Amino acid sequence: MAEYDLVIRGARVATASDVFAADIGITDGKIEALGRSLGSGAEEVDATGLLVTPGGVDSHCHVEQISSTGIWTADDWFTATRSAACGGTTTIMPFACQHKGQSLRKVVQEYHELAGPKAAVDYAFHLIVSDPTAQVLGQELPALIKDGYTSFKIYLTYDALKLSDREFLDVLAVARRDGAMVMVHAENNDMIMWMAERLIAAGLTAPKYHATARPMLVEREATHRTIALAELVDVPVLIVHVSGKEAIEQIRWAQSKGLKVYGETCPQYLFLTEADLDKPGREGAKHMCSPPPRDEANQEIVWDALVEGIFEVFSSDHAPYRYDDPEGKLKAGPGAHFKQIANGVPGIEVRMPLLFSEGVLKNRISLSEFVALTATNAAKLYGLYPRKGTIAVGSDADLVIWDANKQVTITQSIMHDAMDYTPYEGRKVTGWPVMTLLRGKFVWRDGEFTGEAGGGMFHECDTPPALAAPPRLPTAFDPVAGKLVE
Ligand code: DUC
Ligand code: ZN
Ligand code: ZN
Repeated sequence: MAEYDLVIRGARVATASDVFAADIGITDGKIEALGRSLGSGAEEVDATGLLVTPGGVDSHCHVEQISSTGIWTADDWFTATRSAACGGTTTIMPFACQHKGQSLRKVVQEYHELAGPKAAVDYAFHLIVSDPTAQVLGQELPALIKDGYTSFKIYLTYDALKLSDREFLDVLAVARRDGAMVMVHAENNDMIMWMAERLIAAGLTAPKYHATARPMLVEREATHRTIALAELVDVPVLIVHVSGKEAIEQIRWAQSKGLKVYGETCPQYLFLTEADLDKPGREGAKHMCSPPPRDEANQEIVWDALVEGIFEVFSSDHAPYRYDDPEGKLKAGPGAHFKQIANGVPGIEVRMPLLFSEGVLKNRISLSEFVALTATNAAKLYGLYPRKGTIAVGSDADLVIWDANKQVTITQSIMHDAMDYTPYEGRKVTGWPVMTLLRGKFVWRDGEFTGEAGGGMFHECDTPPALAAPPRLPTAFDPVAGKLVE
């Protein structure tokens, strides 16, 4: 009788700390053994010459969510997770998004109803808190945190979602008291709206003016404010989708002071520029996201920050809105002005291959840094580690088997999402996942999606470990405990 359900033989295995040669023995969806010359498997895969990394954890993506311009993401839970699997991602962390007046608990239930029957990879949820009423702060959030929803995103822009600084402080206080990570969309809403109104009044409505309305200083100001508010409450925060130099400088400064401020960046800030928003007609809409991509010099600054370790996670911020579709980016009509166009780009399938090709193979980052940025750090940050994000005995057997030499030209026809374009059309990369395993089962193998709708599993998240940091209150008064500290 075979010793394991599956043995992957002779692989080069990379984790966030080491790269080593080993066989991987898998039983009941878990990694049972790592070693040389393991016993037999009911199934065996010869991975000689191939590389194995942990299944990706994409901790920022939007699935079956409506944009602030009233447009639904093109992907449902099946197409988004199929696309994730084919690009090496085995766990996604989308958002359960509360709109004003809604009960968060009910919103979470609704997202579960959508996800359960369709997800083909594993998932956990972040909450988007847009209406922090006394009921939400005092009852719903604490109860949801206990139930494994231990991270929330808050917005400082978008009229429908944004919180005031005071509301933001209230949410930060709950995060510290009950143990949750707060993710922040850091852009100054009034600056953006003021600029946008003036641009539109001047007839400057094309997609490229989206970037003019949101210069880097808009992001710098909100990043600085986020850091200060989190410092006052003494709680960790993560700044999502950091686009470039000025926000990076703020995060570097906070980290140098020892504050628990984390950063996330995304493929669009390494591989797109503001020039992409200036394509003929309304084509630039395909590249519109917030914050917008900046210039080429800035791409290098983001690379440098990745190398320096400023960023904890590299996420896709997959926010897929179709282009040539009456329900897509130009729903408001072919002459839609930039404020009417949904912000977001797809990227769930290309996130890992892009960083592997341009980061690892171009010697900007090591293989272990790649694993940390695409899987391990997100699992740690959001309380999924070591179930997810690593290759270790006892962990879920979520694995990506790479052909590090495979040359691929990215084009929409090879994607597995529901989009009608990729912003990375025509880009050539080296290295691509040839197999992806979710809890020991193949979900992507030799060019075929082999997973199934409903094959993904929901995971509750533990308390994020960053919340265990010793206190560093900036004043003698602890505003969360409501008392002076000795
Ligand atoms: N923020 C996101 O996180 N995703 C898409 C659009 C946005 O503004
Ligand atoms: Zn955002
Ligand atoms: Zn997003």
